Amino acid sequence: MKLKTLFLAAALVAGSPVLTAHAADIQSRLIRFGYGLNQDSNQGRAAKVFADEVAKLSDGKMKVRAIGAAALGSDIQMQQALIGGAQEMMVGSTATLVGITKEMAIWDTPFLFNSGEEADKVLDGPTGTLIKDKLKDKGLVGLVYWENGFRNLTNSRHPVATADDFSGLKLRVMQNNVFLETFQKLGANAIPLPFSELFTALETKTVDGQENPFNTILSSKFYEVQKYLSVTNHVYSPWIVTVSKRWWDGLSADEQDVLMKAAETSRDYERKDTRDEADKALAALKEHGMEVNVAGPDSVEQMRKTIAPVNEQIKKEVGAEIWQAVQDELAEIRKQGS
Ligand code: TK8
Repeated sequence: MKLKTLFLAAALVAGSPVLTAHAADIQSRLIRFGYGLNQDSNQGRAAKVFADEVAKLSDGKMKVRAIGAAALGSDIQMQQALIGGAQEMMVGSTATLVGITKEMAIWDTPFLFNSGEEADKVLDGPTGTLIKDKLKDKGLVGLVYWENGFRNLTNSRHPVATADDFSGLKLRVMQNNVFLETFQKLGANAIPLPFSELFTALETKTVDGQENPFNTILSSKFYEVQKYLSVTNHVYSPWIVTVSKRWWDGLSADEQDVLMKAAETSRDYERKDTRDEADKALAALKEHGMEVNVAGPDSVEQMRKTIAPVNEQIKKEVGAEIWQAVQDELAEIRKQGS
């Protein structure tokens, strides 16, 4: 017997009035969920998990159409579409949101996190939530952070083993000042470009190189146009799942609940999948013929020193309070972990 039937039977036996089960306030909805990477990527797989979960929780009434490969536009174009209400949802880099919510720049701090687990704790903790909630003033609702991952450098010219090797390399960077200045400090010729234009820019040698996690280098097939991969892990990048606030405000509480729950399920899936796949991606890149070198502790230290002044700029941008809050949370996490 189904629970509902049991409940009805019990109510009848007890002679109490039959209560109508709470019917969730869910309408038919079509949700366009845009993302930048190929469908066959960690981003694409997690978008599918999100779509399936929304369908399940809404009895098939809410339909997510996940659209990858930047077919709906670059991260920045999609953000504008969400703000204007022309698109419902997306996932993309927090780095491309800095122009909208400047506090997002904290996540671009070089060498901020030592592990994905540290990042999870800070992103899902009080300061991560505070920053995510600031998007509301700008027409976006941030649901959850996903893992993009630790970024590594690729280029078509030569192995990058020390900070000196950046000199003169034309490197595509994400469209924000922290990334621009970080790579300028290292001596590269940094060129901000949307991700959606990156493959072509590498192929035509408009730029020599770029930096992204192993998973993305593989799923975007950068190995076809890049010979050298230097393992630098210079920064951890989050992705963030966002909703058009205009559209969100018209949803019922039940519908909002469906999206939030499904987003959390997708986040847990995505982080695990991304971590499970990272080592395999590195092995696959070697098989595709990429020459891999690992920046040793000395050159990482040298890089760290060279780009240290960028931290001052980030502190100014996000405010001393947020900067310190993240440092304190990290100190606490590290104390508990040791
Ligand atoms: C995908 C981007 C990508 C990011 C970048 O749209 O731009 O390099 O790492 O993941 O958000």
